[in-house]
Amino acid sequence: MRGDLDSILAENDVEALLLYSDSFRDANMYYLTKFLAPDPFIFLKRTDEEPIIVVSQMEYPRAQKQSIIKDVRSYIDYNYLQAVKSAKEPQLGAMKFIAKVAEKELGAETKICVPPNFPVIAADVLRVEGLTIEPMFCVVEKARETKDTHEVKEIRAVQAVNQKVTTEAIELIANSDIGSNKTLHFKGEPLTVGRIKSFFGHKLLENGCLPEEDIIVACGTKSSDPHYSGEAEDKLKADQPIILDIYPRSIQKRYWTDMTRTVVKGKASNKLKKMFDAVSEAKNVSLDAIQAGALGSHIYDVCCDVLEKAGYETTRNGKKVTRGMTHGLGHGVGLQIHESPRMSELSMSPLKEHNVVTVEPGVYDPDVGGVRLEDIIEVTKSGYRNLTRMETQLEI
Ligand SMILES: [Mn+2]
Repeated sequence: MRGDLDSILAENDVEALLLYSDSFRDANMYYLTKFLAPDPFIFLKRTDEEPIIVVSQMEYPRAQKQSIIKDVRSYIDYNYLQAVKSAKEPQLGAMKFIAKVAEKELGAETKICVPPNFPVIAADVLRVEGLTIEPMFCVVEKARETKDTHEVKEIRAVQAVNQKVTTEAIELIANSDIGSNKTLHFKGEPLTVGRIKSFFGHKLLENGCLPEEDIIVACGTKSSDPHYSGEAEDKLKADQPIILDIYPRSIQKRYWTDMTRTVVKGKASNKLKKMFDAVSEAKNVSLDAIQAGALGSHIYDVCCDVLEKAGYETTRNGKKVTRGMTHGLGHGVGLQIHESPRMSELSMSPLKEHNVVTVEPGVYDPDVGGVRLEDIIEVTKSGYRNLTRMETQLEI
């Protein structure tokens, strides 16, 4: 949580934190400031002191109103024009300006932590100007791993929209007609992936959300590639698996959610039913193993045990497989769609209370297609709270 930042900085043996980024793309900047701006601005904070943001004069009044930062300053306060004009080129001047502000507020001797996406050219300029810059992984990201009640509420809200719209999309598929070649038709037109995606786009937007990074609508054998997102002209067909992996983002609140359902319009083959049952069981058993303190790698192991016992291969221990479960079990969700903590073989740190993570086992077979089921949950002291309230039903 935001309040953990000082102790995380202290653990990392640094005395200050410096960010220079825009807050539409940089989740860390939005998290720390709650100020949404399309152009980069400066955030700085000494350990155990209140943060400061420095924004352009145009953004200054809005930042004062909208940001959670109490100490908002303007570029003018640090003579921005002079800094830029005196440099060889304006972009270099902007970098020198960051150095000037950091030196004034933090001092040259201070060990200043910057995140991995801090511009390398800015780090070079700051070092030339005598500042001590230490790029580090997982500082703000670590604070973001545990969600406060407000954040969980926002994720729940996006997820509620997701469930509503996904339910409507599944109804649309269920109510379609089966035409020649088993192609699905709706109101006389072939039901294409493009049509389904357009349906999601409209409905999500009506509810203040966006499919910002596309969504996955994959049918038939193509769904055996877990990240095949579906081409607009792909046709949905009866008796084939259709994977709907839907990850919208709230436009204003900035939080994401993530849910996957696999459905068949018509009859599923026995092979596919068996895959579905194994994935369902893997999801349930994995969920039961989740609690604060459990290792992500352990939950992944539990999932692989179920699937391997049911006769499917997994990529556990670095095994190269062409069918079975070929990805990790889950990931954190918040201001980014994929964030910490993860649940895979590499996740050696324990889950914490108020982590929000997905649980998404899947089994893939290039001859049949794929089955993936994904819920989003909040980790609690003794278990989990499922933020997903939607059934999993194969045949529709
Ligand atoms: Mn996911």
